[in-house]
Amino acid sequence: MGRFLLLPLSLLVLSGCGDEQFNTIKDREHCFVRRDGQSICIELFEASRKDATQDSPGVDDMAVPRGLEKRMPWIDITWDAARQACERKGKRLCERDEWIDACDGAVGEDDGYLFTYGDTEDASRCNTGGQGPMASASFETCISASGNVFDMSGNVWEWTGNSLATAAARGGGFRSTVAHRCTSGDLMQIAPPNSPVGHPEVGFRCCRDGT
Ligand SMILES: [Ca+2]
Ligand SMILES: [Ca+2]
Repeated sequence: MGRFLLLPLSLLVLSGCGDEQFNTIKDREHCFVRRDGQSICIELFEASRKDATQDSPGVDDMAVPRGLEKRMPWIDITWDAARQACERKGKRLCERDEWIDACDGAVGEDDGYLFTYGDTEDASRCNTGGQGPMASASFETCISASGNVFDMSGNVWEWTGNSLATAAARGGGFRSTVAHRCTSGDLMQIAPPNSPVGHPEVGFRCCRDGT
């Protein structure tokens, strides 16, 4: 009888660990060769808390972040907390060139579109004239040309850079009707990266080195 009870218990523990690993790996990515020849993978969706839903951003600040469609993005998070959140997942924030090239659809400083969807500003493509953040990939037309990465223009600004010297929010947010260019983070900043509090228009997205 004792042996019978042990078996389901151990299975429970195993499947608990396995689920976490599986879920983290399952978050979809776009992988490409960056400017220096190294491979990089960027998540297709803005990061969300593990307990986020389509209607709620969730409350669990310590769990591994997810990159899933139709989840409210994780906002009000400092640059450093976003960096640590990606590290809990075995990943990191995206660096400037990686993020911009994934957004503009072409590797190279002078290659790619102005906005993630093309060169002509179109307020209907992404959440750029809205009242607040929406669940990731709510705009099916807000996709990059290179790999169907969603919401790189608009919805929420995204923390990038893995050191304070390179930290910057990029891509504009739900109020960024004219500031949702892929390079908008070079032109303006909506919040200082060293602020001790997060900003309601800034989230993040995780990247990792490819293999
Ligand atoms: Ca580019
Ligand atoms: Ca965004």
